[in-house]
Amino acid sequence: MPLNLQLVIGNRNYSSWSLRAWLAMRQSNLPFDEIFVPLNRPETDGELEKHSPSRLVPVLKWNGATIWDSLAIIETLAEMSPDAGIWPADAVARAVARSVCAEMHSGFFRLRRDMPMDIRTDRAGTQHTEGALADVAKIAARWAECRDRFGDSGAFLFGAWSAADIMYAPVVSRFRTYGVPLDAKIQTYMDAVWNQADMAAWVAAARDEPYEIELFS
Ligand SMILES: N[C@@H](CCC(=O)N[C@@H](CS)C(=O)NCC(=O)O)C(=O)O
Repeated sequence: MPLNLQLVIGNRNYSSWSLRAWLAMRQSNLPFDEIFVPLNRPETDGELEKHSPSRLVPVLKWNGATIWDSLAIIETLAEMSPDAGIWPADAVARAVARSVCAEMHSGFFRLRRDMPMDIRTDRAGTQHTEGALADVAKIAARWAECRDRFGDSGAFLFGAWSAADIMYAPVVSRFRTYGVPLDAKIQTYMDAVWNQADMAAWVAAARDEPYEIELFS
């Protein structure tokens, strides 16, 4: 039976959680249709209510089932497409990858508040808050640890592109937008994420999007 997958997403320029689910969807290699809900408009609440029990995006619809929340979507896609490498194959690497994903999903609130995703805008002159910089330092340390310990076989946190890179892809965008100074090793990792084919496709589409809205965290 076909899986009949539909991914509901928000604005490409602003919706960091949509970006994560979309990248995972692409990595799964499963065919899917996209439903776009423009955020922060008078009709948004009504549209979200049709698709999402949390009234948030992303949402994955699957033969009548609804999966909301980016991490649940990533896990579901990893089960549907076990050979796509969404999680690293090695059990220890996979456990650490899950930890760094969970840490992003449930934390780094100061970065999320003070450096919201805005892919197409250059905000390099913005004053960085102490809180955001503390989160930046923690994330950069985490990336360096993953690269040193698990990254030998490729350019990404666990070598090959995985859920861990997907979870931090919007952070790479934020660091670029806000001109966050980072060492050369981290910059090399960020360039690899930025140039990853699916990420590049999302960024190109974000640049073409007509909507201007308040920033999300
Ligand atoms: N924990 C959720 C967060 C989802 C979320 O906050 N989505 C924002 C967009 S990035 C949203 O749907 N906002 C709708 C609104 O503000 O109307 C996840 O991981 O999917």
